[in-house]
Amino acid sequence: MTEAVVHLGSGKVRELYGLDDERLLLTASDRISTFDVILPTEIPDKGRVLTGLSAFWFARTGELIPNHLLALRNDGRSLECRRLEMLPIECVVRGYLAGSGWKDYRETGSVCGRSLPVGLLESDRLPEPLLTPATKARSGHDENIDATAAAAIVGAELYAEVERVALALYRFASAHAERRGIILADTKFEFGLDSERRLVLGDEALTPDSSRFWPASEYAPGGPQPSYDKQYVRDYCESLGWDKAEPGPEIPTDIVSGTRSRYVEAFELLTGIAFTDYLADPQVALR
Ligand code: Q0Z
Repeated sequence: MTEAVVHLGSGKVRELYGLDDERLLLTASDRISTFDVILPTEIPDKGRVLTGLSAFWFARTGELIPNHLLALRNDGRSLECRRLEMLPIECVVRGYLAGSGWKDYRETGSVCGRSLPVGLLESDRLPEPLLTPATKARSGHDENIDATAAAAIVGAELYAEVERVALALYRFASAHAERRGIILADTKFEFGLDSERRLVLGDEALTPDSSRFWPASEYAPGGPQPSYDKQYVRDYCESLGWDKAEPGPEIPTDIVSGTRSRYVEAFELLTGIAFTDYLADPQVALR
């Protein structure tokens, strides 16, 4: 029997395939993007780190919400998933003031229509985590929207459930990460509905590509924080005076290996699993 695998789409660093009517295959490559440009140099095993982390979090949050994961493949970089009807909103939870949240706060004193205390600094911890929804822009950047707009898109009842679940997921994961020396500044969830219209967590979850991970030991509000994973690549690109237009620069081997080490370190800190064990047998390592 041969499976007819159909390529459905490409993200910046991931591929999506159809396996059958009910199942998809999500494959994470070793490509890396910085300043929104995919670089010509790959980071070995980056896709495996991200896939392993997603699978880890799916396994540990199944009590909070069902998820789309059916099977982790032996290649360590591919997830077989249930097909969902994805909600047309991005669900970003922010525990700290960074990125577009910081930009909105500086300009308006609020984030996604939620007013915040005066005088917060860039990267400050928020009084409480906030769900800051955004539209999925087909091209270009997602646009932050307020809760009223998000509820109008998906329905008020469903949005209330999304908010409750997204905050519960963030609180669970950020507490886990903090005990291991990593600040989960913010993270993006994507939800869908299954065939019985139940809410299900989809896509990738709580990876360095969908989240801001900061080393807690270096946390210093009042400016941007170093990124756990991509900082060497960013610093190298900045040192070149590159204009951030395509094509991006080749990355030298020492920066590649340092970056790979950071991804592996994040995996090992967060999961408590030796990455070599994951490479040897991904399913067994995550049990
Ligand atoms: C995820 C994406 C990627 C390109 C669609 N369980 C699901 N059911 C239906 N649709 C999706 C999922 Cl995960 C779905 N994306 C994002 C991923 C390449 C786009 F690897 N798009």
